[in-house]
Parts: sequence; structure tokens; C-alpha cells
Amino acid sequence: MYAQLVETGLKNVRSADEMSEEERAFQARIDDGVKIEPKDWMPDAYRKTLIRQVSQHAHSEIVGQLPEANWVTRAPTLERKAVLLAKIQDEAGHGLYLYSAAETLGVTRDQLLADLHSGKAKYSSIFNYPTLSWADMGAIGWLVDGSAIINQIPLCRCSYGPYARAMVRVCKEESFHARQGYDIMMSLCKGTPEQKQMAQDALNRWWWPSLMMFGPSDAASVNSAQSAQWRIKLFSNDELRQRMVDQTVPQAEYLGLTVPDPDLKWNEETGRYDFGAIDWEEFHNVLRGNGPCNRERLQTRKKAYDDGAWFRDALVAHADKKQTAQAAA
Ligand code: FAQ
Repeated sequence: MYAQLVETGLKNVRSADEMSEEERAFQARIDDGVKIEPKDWMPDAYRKTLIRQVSQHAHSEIVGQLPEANWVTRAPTLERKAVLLAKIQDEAGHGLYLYSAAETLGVTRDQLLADLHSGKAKYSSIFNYPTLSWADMGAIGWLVDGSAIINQIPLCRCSYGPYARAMVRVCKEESFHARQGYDIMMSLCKGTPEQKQMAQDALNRWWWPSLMMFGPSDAASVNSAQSAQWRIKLFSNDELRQRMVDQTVPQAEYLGLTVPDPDLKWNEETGRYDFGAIDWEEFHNVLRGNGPCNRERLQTRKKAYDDGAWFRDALVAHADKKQTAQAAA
């Protein structure tokens, strides 16, 4: 996804013996469940890890508006259009809280956006897929926002205060988003055979990319161990992915839809669903920038930023004018 690995300086988890006195005290606060606040001392690698994750999260919210924006003018009713607009607006708000949370770590918003536009910073793989029918609005709310909630509820308890607090409101809004998506799916599934087929087609296309949203398998996840030690991550990628499957399969059954996985089956012993192998080649291809919509998404974001230059300039000019007038008075 036009991205480079961000060097956090810490590849492996360090034992207490390898830590400095300051690092040991920092880890002890985290182990005691104390929130880390912007002015507290923190290891450089903790700061960099958070800047990486929080900014990627912010970029995902902003880029994530684009697949749904495609359907605002084609929503089937005025009510659906108003709901979709409100949802997309919420995603913009989430991006703004998250950029603000990232700024508390000492990085500027201009730098964050420059990294997105240059391709240095990642955003979620899921937003590089196209939205081909109205049913995709249902599938995104149900599966994508549904997965986002599963990932983000634990983040409300993560160790960094501003990130954890931003997540509380984000999760409440995502919960509404997931319900509106499921509501669209229910309407389609109760409709004509063609409408039900649209819903099935959307599930077929969004299921596997939604499972990929949780990131690489635990064995392949380079950042998990350190992020778990710092309580940035409370559950592993695979654990959260499994929760998504367990939660969503009964919902698909209720809709009368078939999850596109021939290996999916209930496991009596574990009390969870077993599911088929994920195509990690597809995931890495999207991360390398070769998904169906990567180029289009970045171009659209860059154009929006450039088109807004006059407005940012006007705000600065107005602020300067006001300051000059105040100084003269
Ligand atoms: N896409 O070592 P890990 C939403 C990268 S918000 C792209 O496991 P980590 C709301 C990862 O960055 C969706 N890249 O990494 C919405 C790392 O690369 P790096 C966004 C991915 O950080 C709905 C490398 O792979 N949510 O949907 C992905 O410990 C509808 C190795 O991976 C968040 O950002 C991926 N899917 O765990 C909006 C939640 N997965 O950076 C609009 C917060 C992994 O070392 C419409 N983030 N990579 O170069 C997280 O929880 C974590 O960052 C993970 C990845 C779990 C995503």
C-alpha cells in the first residue's frame, strides 16, 4: 500500500534486565493500569509505535469515507441517503479525533497528511476495494464497521490516554454504523430474489477482505508482542478475527445468506467456528499498493487536500488580520 515500515527502534520485547531505570518505571505504570498522558515520559519507541498506529487509524477513517461516498447520490430513498451521509460525516469526525490524538505525541497534522499523500503511511487494506452495488453499503456497515468495533472496543482500555478516550465515542458511533448496515442487509434479504442475490454478492466480496482487516496472523505480526507489552494491543490479531467470525456467522444465517467459505464449520470442542485459510498473498498485494482501488483512493485524497488549500489559506489570513487588528488596538 505505498508504504514503508516505520522504524520504531525496538524489534523485540525487552526484558526488565535490558530496560533502563526510566523504562522499568514506565512499564510498571502500564502494568498497574495507569494511563500514559502526553506530557509523561515515554520511551521513544512507544511514542513512534503510537504515532504509527494512531495515524494509520486516522488515515483509515478519512480514506474510509470514499467507498461509501460513491453511493450518496444513488441511495434508494431519501432516508437511506440521510443516514449514509450522517455515517460518512461521523467517519470524518473519527479521523479528526484521531489526528488530534496523534498530535499529542508531538507530530504535526501537516506531517501526517504528507506521509499519507506520499504513500509512506498506511491505511486499512479494506478501503482499497470497490463498492459495486447498493448492497455494498449494507455489507460495509455490517462487516467493516462490525470488525472495526471488535478491534476498537479493547482500544478504549489501551495505555495511551488520548487514544483510549477518543475510542469511547468512536465505538458508540461505529455501533450505530454496524446496525444501519445490517438493516440494509435485512431489507434486501426480505426483498425480491434479485435483491437477496445483491446481498449475497456483497457478502461474497466483502467477507475475506473484512477478515484481513485484523492484520496478519499472530505468527507473522511484527508489532504485536511489543504492543501487547505496552498494552496498546489487548488482544491478538487472530483472537479478534476469531471473535468476528463467531459473532457474524449466526447473523449471516439469520439473513439466510451463505458465508463464502466451504471450510467454515462449528467446532463443538472449542465452542467456536473453524474457518478456511486466508489468502495472505492478496492482503500483501493490497498493502504493496496493488489492490483494485489503491491509486484512485490516494489520488482522490490528494485532490481533496489540494482543492482545500484556498480555505486553509483564508483561515490563516483571517487569523493574521485579527491578530494585527488586536495588536493595533
Ligand atoms: N491494512 O504487526 P502488525 C474502520 C500492517 S477503521 C493495512 O499486526 P499492528 C472504521 C501493519 O500496520 C479501520 N495495513 O501491526 C471505518 C504493520 O505495518 P507497519 C482501521 C495493515 O499495528 C469503517 C504490518 O501490517 N482500524 O474501519 C493491516 O500491531 C467504515 C504488520 O502488522 C485501525 O487502524 C490492514 N488491515 O496491528 C471507517 C485500528 N493490518 O505499520 C470508514 C487500530 C496490518 O509495521 C468506513 N489499529 N497492517 O508498516 C490496529 O489495531 C492495528 O494497527 C492493526 C495491525 C490490528 C490494524
